[in-house]
Order: sequence, then structure tokens, then C-alpha cells
Amino acid sequence: MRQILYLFAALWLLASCEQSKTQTETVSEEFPFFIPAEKPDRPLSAAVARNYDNYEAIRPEQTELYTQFKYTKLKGFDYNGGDGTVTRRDPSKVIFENGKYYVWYTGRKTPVKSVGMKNAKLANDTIPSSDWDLSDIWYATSEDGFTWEEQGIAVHRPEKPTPGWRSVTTTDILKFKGKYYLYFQAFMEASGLRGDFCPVSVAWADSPDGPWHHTGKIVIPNGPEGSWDQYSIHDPYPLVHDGKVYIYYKGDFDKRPELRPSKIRMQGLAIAEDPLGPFVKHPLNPVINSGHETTLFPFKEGVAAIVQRDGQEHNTIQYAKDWVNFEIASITELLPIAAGPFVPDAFTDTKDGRGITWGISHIINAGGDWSKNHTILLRFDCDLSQDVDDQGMKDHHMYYSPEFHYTHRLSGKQKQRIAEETKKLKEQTAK
Ligand code: AAL
Repeated sequence: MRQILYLFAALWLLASCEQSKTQTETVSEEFPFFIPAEKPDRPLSAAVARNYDNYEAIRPEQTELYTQFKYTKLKGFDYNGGDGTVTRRDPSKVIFENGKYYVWYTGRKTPVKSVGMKNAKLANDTIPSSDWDLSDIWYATSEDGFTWEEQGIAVHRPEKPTPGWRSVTTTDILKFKGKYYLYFQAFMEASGLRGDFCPVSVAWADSPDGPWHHTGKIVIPNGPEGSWDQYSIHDPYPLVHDGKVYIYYKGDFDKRPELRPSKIRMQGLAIAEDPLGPFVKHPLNPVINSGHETTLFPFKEGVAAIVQRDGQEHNTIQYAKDWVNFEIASITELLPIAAGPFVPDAFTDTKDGRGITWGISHIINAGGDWSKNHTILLRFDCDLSQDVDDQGMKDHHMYYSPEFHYTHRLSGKQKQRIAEETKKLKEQTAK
């Protein structure tokens, strides 16, 4: 009896070996139905190899630095019927102090709407050129992040010729050793006269409610003639890393009127021991090759960036383990513009950044009518956090309505080109 049992066992073992051999053979011939968690030891196409080599996970929904973005209208801000005389744009990071949230932003309340950068020559002391000309830095607070109460001007335009006399804009907040610092673009000419030229200046306060002391100094100067940031230092964005102040900023350069958009936009880094400087620009600048406004947050031991609007790598979330050399972590869509996230560990000098789940962003031309151009603030939510696992934010199969698509319409010139192409085709085939 025992012998028969041994015989059965041996036969079963043989059969299962045969079966697993067939399975392995099948697997080695075809890419498996269940995608292997580890990079398989077999020839792979460049695309599939990249899926393993370049990303944290093989699926976006398992990638911590992948998210979709959801948007909510903010309560509490009035835009004068959207007539173009009131704008709120380029929000700072959101911080939580004194039991409430704070945000700072470019605020313009002018007697007339802006004439546009192309008509900058028509601008004067009361007529703004761009949407951000003749602006001050305003702030608002909120109990819940959805309803905001505007508190007034935090930093006024200083007297001429102090940097910023024409406009103080696009601010961001730093808290360092118990003091608060607002960095901002300090315009000394109407935007559009030569470009969007400005350096960065700073104001400080002992409380987020002020009073703010405008240093009147340029803290991140434009680069030397011929360098990428010789004209524009935009969107200064401070974080604390290694006990130092790291400010990422955007530069506009290589303008070529024959191309659209005519400028290249990249982002650089300037580092200082003290918030008032001196700031030393990183020798590898620019460190991000795309994007428009700057949005970054500590993530694990490195820093992550939301890269939107411009450049080869727009619509990506990027990551730099060493805070300098950025790689694409994920590709996504409908990214928040000029996002100022709530970054609880922005200033804690963390070595394990937890990430972000919401913030304030903006939409330009909010009324869809450029002749009344103004910008509104809105809330975005996402899951770029180590502590939240919201599968509802990890979708990658987005739906946009027909109306949304049709707002991206052909121009008259494009319609004409298409008609000519068809005409040519008809002529060729008629011969
Ligand atoms: C933005 C920012 C800067 C530019 C202008 C106002 O959204 O990149 O601030 O100067 O546009």
C-alpha cells in the first residue's frame, strides 16, 4: 500500500513540475497578464522598461507622487462683478497660525481695468498695464480653508524709487526662527514696457498679521547680462532645508517673437543662511526645465515640484532627492496654476516631508473675456501625501465634457489653412 502511495506522490510531483514548466514557458513567451511587481528578467520594450526604471511604481495609482486635482470655488472674495478692476492672483503657500489658515496674494483694486501688456505705454499711475501691475500684497484668513476673510494689505507698494514702487506681486511666505518673511516681485516699471522685468525683495514681521517691515532691498538680484535670469526673477518660493533658506524661482528667457509662446521658462534655486541674504544662486541653475509658477514641498528626504503650463515637462510632478536634480515622478493633468499649497512641514527642516493635500491656486481671465481680464483664487485638493491614501484622487481616466473641448477652438487662421489643404487635395486628385 505504502509503495502505491509513493508512486502516486512521485507521479503528482512530476505532473506539477511539467505544469509549472509549461507556465514558465508561456510566461517567457508572452508578457504576463498580471504585471510583475519586479522588473522581469526578459527582453522588454523601451516603454515597459521605463515603467520599471523611471517611476516609483508601475501603476500611477500606486505612485505616491501621482494625483488628480479637484477644484472648489472659494467663498468670501468679491471681484466687483468681474469688471477687471479687482484681481487676486499668485497665492502664497497656506500656513496655519493662531488657529486659522493664512494666505497672501497679489491684490489689485484699481479705478480702471488693465490695458494689457501690449499697451503698456498707455499705463500711468492709475492705469495698470498687466493684471498684476499697480498691485499690493493682500492677505486673507480662513477657519476651514473654503471660506476666506480678506484682512487687508500686508505689504504696500513703497515710495519711488524703492524696489517695488510700481508693483509688489507674487509673494510667498517663510517662517524662520520665529519671524515671518514675505518675498515678492519688486517691479520698478510697468510690466510690458520691456517685458516682465523685476528682481525679488522681502518684508518681515513678528506676526503673520504684521506690521510688515519692507526692507526696501533687492534680496535676489537679476543675473548678469547674457544670463538666463538677467531680466526676470519671478515666483520666489521659500522652504527650509539643512537649516538654510532655499528659494526656488522662475526665470523668463530666450524670447523669440517668431515662436509661440515666445519665451522659455525654467526654475532656479538660491540659498541663504539668513532670510535677508545674501542668497547664492545654485551653480546648476536652472534646476527645473519647465513650469510657470513655482510650487514645491518637502517629500521624504527630498523636494517635490508641481510643474505646470510651460516647457517640455509641463503637466508633471517632479522629485529631487538632493533638492537640486529633479526627475519626473508622474505625469498628470488639469494641474493647479500658481498653486500655493498648505505645506505643514515647509519650515520644519524635515528629513521626511509628508506631502500636501490641498492649497489655493488661480485662474486668469476668470470671466473668459480678455477685455475684462482679472484673476480669481480657487481651492485645489489632491493626494500627494504620505499620510493620506485617497483612491478618489488617483484616477487616470479623466472625463472632460464636449463643452470643455469646444472651448479649445480653432482660430480663423487655422480654419483657413485646413480649407486650403482640402482644396489642394481636391485639385491634386482631380488631375
Ligand atoms: C505670474 C507669475 C509672475 C509673473 C506674472 C505675475 O503668474 O509667474 O507673477 O510676473 O504671472
